[in-house]
Amino acid sequence: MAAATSQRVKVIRSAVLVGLIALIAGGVFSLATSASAETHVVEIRGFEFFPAEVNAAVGDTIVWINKDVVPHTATAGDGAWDSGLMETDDEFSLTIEADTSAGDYVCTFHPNMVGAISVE
Ligand SMILES: [Cu+2]
Repeated sequence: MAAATSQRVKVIRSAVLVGLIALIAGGVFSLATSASAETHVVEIRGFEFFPAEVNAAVGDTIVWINKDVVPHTATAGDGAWDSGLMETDDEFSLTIEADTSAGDYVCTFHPNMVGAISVE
């Protein structure tokens, strides 16, 4: 009787182990797929966006960092997205979705500051 119980415990342990392996494998797979999404950093300095143009794919993230001593924004030309006021060292990130407004964007305080996003 004792032997049968211990056999059953072993079977349950194996099932738990298989389940864990499946979970870990699934986690590694989802990490691998999300690793293909890129992060593009745009620095704002000297009243300019660097780089001025970003080519992004759906799923990518663009991060703006204000390295100037004055506030700036990164604002879609059609107003669809807006960082709001960014003080020095503030960051704003935008994840590109299929319907994200691309094209030119500006700083609302300094309309001569123009950047562009193209979505592949
Ligand atoms: Cu500005």
